[in-house]
Formats: sequence, C-alpha cells, structure tokens
Amino acid sequence: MTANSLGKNAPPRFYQRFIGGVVQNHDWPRITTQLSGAQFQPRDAGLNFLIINAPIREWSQPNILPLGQSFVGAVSVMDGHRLHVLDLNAMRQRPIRDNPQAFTSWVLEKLTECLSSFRPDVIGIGGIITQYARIKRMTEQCKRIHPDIPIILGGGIATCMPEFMLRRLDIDIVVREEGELTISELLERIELAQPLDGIKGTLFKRYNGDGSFDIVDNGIRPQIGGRELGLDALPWPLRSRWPEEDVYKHNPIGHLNWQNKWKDGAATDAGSYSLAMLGSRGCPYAVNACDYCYTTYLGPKYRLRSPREVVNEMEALKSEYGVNYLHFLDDLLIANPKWAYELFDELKLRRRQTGFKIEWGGTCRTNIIAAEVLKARKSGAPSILERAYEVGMRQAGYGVETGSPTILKSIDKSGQTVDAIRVAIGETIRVFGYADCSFMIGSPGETRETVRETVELCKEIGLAPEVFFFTTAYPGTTFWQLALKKGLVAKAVTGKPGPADEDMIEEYCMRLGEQGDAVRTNFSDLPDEEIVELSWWAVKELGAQNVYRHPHTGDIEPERSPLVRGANDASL
Ligand code: B12
Repeated sequence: MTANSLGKNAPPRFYQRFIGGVVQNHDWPRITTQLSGAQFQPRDAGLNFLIINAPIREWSQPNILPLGQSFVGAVSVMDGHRLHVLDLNAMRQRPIRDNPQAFTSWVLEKLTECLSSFRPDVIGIGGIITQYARIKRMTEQCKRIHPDIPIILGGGIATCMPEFMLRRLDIDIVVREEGELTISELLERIELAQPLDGIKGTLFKRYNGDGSFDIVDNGIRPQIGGRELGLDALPWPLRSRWPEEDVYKHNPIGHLNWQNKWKDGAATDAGSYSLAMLGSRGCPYAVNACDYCYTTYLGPKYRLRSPREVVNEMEALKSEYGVNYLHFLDDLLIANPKWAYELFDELKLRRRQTGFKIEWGGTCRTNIIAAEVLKARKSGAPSILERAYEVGMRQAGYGVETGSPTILKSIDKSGQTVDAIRVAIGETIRVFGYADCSFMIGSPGETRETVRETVELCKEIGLAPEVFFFTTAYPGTTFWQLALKKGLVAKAVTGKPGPADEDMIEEYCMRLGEQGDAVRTNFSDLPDEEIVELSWWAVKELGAQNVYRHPHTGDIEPERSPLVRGANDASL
C-alpha cells in the first residue's frame, strides 16, 4: 500500500521522487505530523528495519533525539518497511556516573535481549565519531547474535572515514552523507535481494566467500536541494517512534539547559518541555574555513528549509508535545539575514493567524550578526536580535573559539574579527541577558599571551563563556590532516609524536569523548599540562559553565597532565 494507490501517483519508493537531489512534485504525500503517518502502511514484502541509537554523553541526561536517524526512519516507513527502534541512549534514562563497566554490560544486555526476541532483516546504526568505541562493541555483538543480518552504518562516524569503518567495524554497508534517499534505494535492493552496485551514497563489502572482502565505493549522491527544491519535500523526523514524549522532551536543551548543561543536564523546571529541530543543513563556511569543524558530513553545500515549512513544524511540535521551547541544532541557523527576517515575519504572521508563539534558540556567527547590528544602528531600526527576541528567540549560540586575532587566523575562522565579537556578543548580552559561547584552547600558535587576550576580551564585554574545550582533531576536518602531519594522533595514543598507522587511528577514535575532558591534539608549542592549566585559569577567571568535569574541576595540579584515556576508556 503506497501513496501511489491514493491516486497521487507518487513513485513507489521515496528516492524515485528526486532527480539530482531535486523533488519532482511537491504535492506527493509525506510524513509530517503524527496523523500524517497513518497513510503509510507496511507492505507484506516490506523489511523489518531496526535502527539502533548508541549511548552518547552518558554523564548527562539524554536530551536530544537522534534527528538524523528519525529522518531515515520516516523514509523507511513511507516506503512500506516495518521500522523498529532501539534507543539505548534514551533507555538509560539517567546520567551514568559510576561503573562504566556495568553500563557497558547493560548496553550489550539490552542489545542481546532485543535481538534475541526479534529478528530484523536489516540493522541500521548511526552516530558521531566520538561514539566509535561504543558502536564497535555493539556491532560486534549484533554479528555475534545474527551473523548474516546486514548492518548499515550512517551518520558523521560513517561519512568521515567510510573505508576505515568498513575495514575496522563489523558492518556491511556505509551510507555516506545524507541518508534519506540512499536508505530508500538501499532497502529496496536488500528487499529484492539485488546487488548493491551503483547505489549512490553507499560503500559496501563485496565478500569473496573466503572471509575476505573488497570494498566497493558507489560514489557520492547529489545533495538534496534547498527549500522547495528538496528539503521541504522531506518527511519530518518520525519522532513518535523514538521516546520523545517519555524521555527527550523532559530533559532540557539550549536555553532551558543553560544552568545544568555541564552538571548533569537535569531539568530546573519540571513543567518545561523542549525539543530539537533543524532549519538548515551544513554551513556556508563549510569549505576552506574553521579547520576544527566537521560541517561537510551532509555534503559541501549549505541549504535552508523555507521558513513556512519550519514554522509549520514548530507549530505542530507545540501542539503534539506541548513544548514551550525549541532548540535548532543547525551548525549555523542565522547565516542568511534575509532568510532570518523571513522566518521572523512568518512567526509574526502565524501568531496573528493562529495565536501560535513559542521560545526558541539557535546558532549565530559574530561577523554576520555584527554587520546587521551596525546596519540597524545606522538606520535606528531594531537590531536583528531584537527582532528575533520579539518572535521568541531566547538563546543565541556562538562558536567564538578565541579572542586572539592570531588564533582567529590560525584556525581560519574567516570573517570573525575581535570587533565583530565585541559588537555581536555585546548586543546578544543586551537583548538576551547572556550569550552562549564556546571557546577552545590548544590551537596552532596558542601561547599564554593569546589565552590572556581571550580572557581580557571576555572581561571587556562582560561575557561568561559556556565552555572551554581543548582543540581536538576529528576525522574529516582540516585539523585532522594537520594532526596527522604533526604526529599528534600517534602522540595522543603512544605519548610520542610520529606517523599514525590504522591501529593508532583506531585507538585514537576509541579514546574520543567530550573535547573538554582531555588534551588529545595540542597543536601549540606549549606543554599539554600548561594548556590544561591555562584552560582551568580561563574557566575560573570568567566563570565558565564547564567546571563540573575533570580537568576543569580544579581537582588536578597542572603538572599532572590529564593525557590519560578519555571518558571512553577500555572498560567499554
Ligand atoms: C545533536 C548534536 C550532538 C548531540 C548528540 C547527537 C546524537 N547523536 O545523539 C550531543 C549534544 C550529545 C553532541 C555532543 C558532541 N558533539 Co555534536 N552535534 C550535534 C549536532 C548539533 C546536530 C546533529 C544532527 O542532528 N544533525 C542533523 C542530521 C540531519 O544529520 P545526521 O544526524 O548526521 O543524519 C543524517 C546523516 O548523517 C545520515 N544518518 C545519520 N544517522 C544515520 C543512521 C543510518 C542507519 C543511516 C542509513 C543514515 C544515517 O542520514 C541523516 C539524514 O540525512 C551536530 C551539528 C549539526 N548541526 O549537524 C554536532 C556534531 C555532530 N557534534 C560534533 C561534536 C564534535 C561533538 C562533541 C565531541 C563536542 C564536545 N562537546 O565535545 C560532543 C561529543 C559528546 C560525546 N560524549 O561523545 C561534531 C561532529 C564531530 C564528528 N567529527 O563527527 C558536529 C558535526 C558539530 C561540528 N560541526 O563539528 N552533539
């Protein structure tokens, strides 16, 4: 039973609606609200598709639905497959503080229970690179229980090093970049027991029958177009299949999580509910900028949803989940002022039409905001942030990273200047009462002087940062190549700089976790201990939020370097 039978002649499979990432008809039905899902019933031949969400940020309340997985899930249901979800991150229900060994046993136990009680036709698992150690153990367990069931890996972890993941993990297929169209074609091939050759956006193992395999790369799938061209024709995340109502909406995010984010993420106000959503994909600075940031994992181009579509989803989430705050997870929500004003106008119009209003928050960039603020000051008009506040914006997040012009250059934070930081953050604090800013220490060229510049600037503009991270190299970023070149990946694993072979790269990934927990790739000429000491000094001087986690609790003396195994240590 597909939408086709509803006479709307939608093609039988979701991927067939798009050519070159552009949707061929906007009126074909799709999953949006919970009610809309009813029109897509499973087909007899449909697959039992199990999506597994691995635990992440285990020391905190589970507060974010894996949006990417729920997009993929929605498409599989639209194509008539039977979707099953095992969300081990939500199932833990509380912060995991002690005995990581016991928690690992619990994770594997729940996985075994699920796979012993039900035999899926295909397993999907997604995540980010810091979940590598967990996902490795979980996929091994899946293969132990059901060796012949294909496992598909998706998400940033898959896209950042697809061949490596196929060589190192017990998986069969990688879905690279955006998964919606690729999963639709892939599940069709698996259902029809056809070869996987030619499915754009995938890599897979071609087994040679003797236990060995060749990796086949089917190339990149065109990105889904922006606004009406594509993103507006995607289903909304199929939230109802994940514990959004029972778990995620209760654990605050963004503005509601400002106080407790780095403590345990617990709610400060039991009656407040929040959810996460997206207004765009990627970042306009993705290519050749911000060397530490991995924003190309959904492809190189920045794309927006149309504001009408965004507000439709905001309104539906309020009525379906009773939330009073929505947090945009975009890498950069306010990148295009014209689009932002269109969104503000749409929210204003919707308030007049239906009385809909809600609080929300998202990411900004200092140079973009500063330019708009200065324009408004000249014309005496309300600033972009005042207009945003008027329609419910309550938190603006910035990756400021540093207040030193030298480091702004060395990390390629193009466009961001110290003056732009002054204007944008000054205005943000004036309008919202605070600015949610993250910084990092340990970038190329970092010195005591550059850290002092950052602290002095924050003091000058009255900024209490959210967090100080240690600059960390992630696969898929420019800094990853630099870290390999400087021998920092090997150093993080062996203590000695040098070339890193694949075993070392794997060990490095096994040790990833919170980038504020350990100095993993110190790009500066300062000793690691001094980087920790400087970070602790900055956190204390400025009253930053992340004072609850080692090594920012002041519980260590600077000379005792924290260059030990990260949160994800071998007890997993
Ligand atoms: C939400 C989020 C988190 C959440 C958790 C997310 C989760 N998985 O549950 C939290 C807050 C816990 C988190 C933490 C961190 N995060 Co974070 N986070 C994000 C954020 C803001 C949104 C992710 C998202 O929803 N993307 C949008 C959806 C559509 O994309 P997607 O999930 O990848 O899904 C698509 C595809 O990848 C694919 N897909 C995904 N899953 C699957 C599964 C299958 C089976 C298939 C077929 C396809 C598929 O299809 C989907 C639809 O197209 C991104 C930035 C961003 N805007 O993307 C950073 C981001 C993912 N995080 C990042 C980082 C660095 C971190 C931290 C290390 C930072 C820190 N503080 O130390 C920590 C690590 C914490 C830890 N202990 O491990 C980096 C990525 C790092 C990397 N190289 O992978 C990102 C990209 C930010 C950046 N620009 O650098 N993060």
